[in-house]
Amino acid sequence: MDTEGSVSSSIWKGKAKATDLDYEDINSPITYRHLLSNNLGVRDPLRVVALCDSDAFYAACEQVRLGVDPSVPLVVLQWQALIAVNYPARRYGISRMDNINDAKKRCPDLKVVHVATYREGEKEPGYWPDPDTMTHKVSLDLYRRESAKIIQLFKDGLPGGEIERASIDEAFIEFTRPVREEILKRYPYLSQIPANAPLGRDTPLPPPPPINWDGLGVLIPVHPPPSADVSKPISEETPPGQPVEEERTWHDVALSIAADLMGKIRRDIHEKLGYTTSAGIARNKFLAKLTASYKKPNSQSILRNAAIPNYLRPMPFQKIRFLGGKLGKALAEEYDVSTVGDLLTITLEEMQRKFGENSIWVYELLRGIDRSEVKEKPPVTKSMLASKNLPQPIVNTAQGHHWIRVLAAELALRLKEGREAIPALWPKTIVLHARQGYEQSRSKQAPFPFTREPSVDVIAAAGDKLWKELVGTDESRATPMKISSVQLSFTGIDSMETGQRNIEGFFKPRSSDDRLVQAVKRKRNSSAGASRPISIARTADGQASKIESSRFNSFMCERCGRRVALTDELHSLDDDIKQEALASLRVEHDDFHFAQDLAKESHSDSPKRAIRPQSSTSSTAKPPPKKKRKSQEKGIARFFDKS
Ligand code: DCP
Ligand code: CA
Repeated sequence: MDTEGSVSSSIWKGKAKATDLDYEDINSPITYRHLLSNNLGVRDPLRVVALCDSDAFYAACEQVRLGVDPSVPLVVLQWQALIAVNYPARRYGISRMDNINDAKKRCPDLKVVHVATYREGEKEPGYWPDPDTMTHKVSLDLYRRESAKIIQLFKDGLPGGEIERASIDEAFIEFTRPVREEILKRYPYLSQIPANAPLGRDTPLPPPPPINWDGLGVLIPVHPPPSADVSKPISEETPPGQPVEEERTWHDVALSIAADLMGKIRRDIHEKLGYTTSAGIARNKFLAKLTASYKKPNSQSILRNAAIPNYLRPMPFQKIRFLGGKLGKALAEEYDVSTVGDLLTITLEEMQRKFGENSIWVYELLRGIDRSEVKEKPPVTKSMLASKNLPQPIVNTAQGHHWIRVLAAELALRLKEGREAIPALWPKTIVLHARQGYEQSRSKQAPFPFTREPSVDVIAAAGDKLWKELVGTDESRATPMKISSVQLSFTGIDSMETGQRNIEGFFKPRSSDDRLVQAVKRKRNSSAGASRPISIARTADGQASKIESSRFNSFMCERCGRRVALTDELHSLDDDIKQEALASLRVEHDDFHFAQDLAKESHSDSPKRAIRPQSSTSSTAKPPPKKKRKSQEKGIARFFDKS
């Protein structure tokens, strides 16, 4: 689109010039109704979200593990590639793009740490002197563990707060609720609507008090100097006592309270774990993410609503993650433009005509609007995967067994760690994928028997069995073996459901189950042939006739209409014990529905509006959900990979 005529024809279908009206959404007055409602969700004008990202994360983990001084330049290596570079090393001009030899030339004192690897025969990954991609497999377990500790400190610092892991070292934090509570605590007069309020609940709040921003972070300027690079801070820190431009709003008060809380959590992470972090605090996830990279490392930046237009306008839109790929390129070509401000000239109708109905998502993002929620992910990961792309293919069964053992060791450790958090974790299926040469990967799966100790041996044995079925043995094969990648995974990971709880299993009984277990044991000792496992419950699919009539033997679930009953073996127990058992069952059954709801929500592709962007791994908002109706596929979805 480089002829003047076609450019102007597309732009003039829009409007001539972007105006401040484009940002209307961010300037709505805040009323008593807003402040006193608890359920405005993502449309709350007092909404505050933060994104907290750990600085040079893998490098920091290794530095803390080794007790190296944080001022020492340090890089983390994976085979020959740099995967993390700490900030002292970045001062030598070293980046992830460099190769290790160049990096060492730039900084001869560079501390180089290779990521831990699994080696056959070892139960745990280690830092071996000779890690070799031919024989070893990378382990990210240390980083996962440290990441979980950081998330725990977020939770401790914000009880009841919503925290969404966005990647191994990033999390979104929804501050809206704790901030609202703090506003009402600090300014109790706001909890009463004045009798003379002209619009009642819809009366705007009185002018906010002065805000002391000192020590709360870097404020992104409302009016950056014209020549300044808006994406970078003008000064290292906002000078104390600096007059803050523009009229302050209650949203600014909300931001300052969130900044105070965030600062405390970040200091806690630093003191307890040794990691520095960088945070962005703004009105939604998209802006929080952009704001977090304003100043790094060990800093937090704050984007006031008033600062949004001048922050976004000069930004090259292709730098925004989901406008960085095919869609950004198409937009740039269609309109021959490069900045967010340029794209503001395109009307919604024009954009939707060219890019499909769902491009309202882009239209809003460009105006700093993002209504995606901060959503805590369900704690249970449904699958665990260990994989290896082989620099040299596996050509015989012995090599196959070698790699299966290495992968099994990784799965064993991950499952063990998972069980530390959720003792009832149980993978129902084990799957082996293998690719022969350039053929498509093929797989075989089998139920994974429940075991108290899923050791490397147990997992490797299951893997070897699958290998035999999938790949065959040296003798049985018609063509030479040439396996170029192999993956071993657990799927269907769950905590055991009601009805599968095995009292003799490895579960630590809940306190309410204790007496039940004892009672069952007593009963067992006195009855013949009672060595088979006893489960607490069975679900009777509403067939009430099969259920004994005792009122303590079952209950009806109002949600699913199913009758959940104690197993027959427990019917002869004392009523008070059964009552406790039933109470315990009820809790479990509720948990089951709760987990199902979560699963449904996390798989639900029915956003409340056209496309719901959600922030994710390395930047801003999430692309449209993958599953799309045909008509949508023709629209904006065609700009995203379906993989
Ligand atoms: N990572 C990786 N390969 C990449 C990018 C990242 O292995 N191509 C790993 C190493 C990083 C970690 O993920 O330490 C987090 O990635 P970030 O992009 O957040 O980068 P850093 O945390 O290292 O640096 P920054 O301080 O810029 O966030
Ligand atoms: Ca990081």
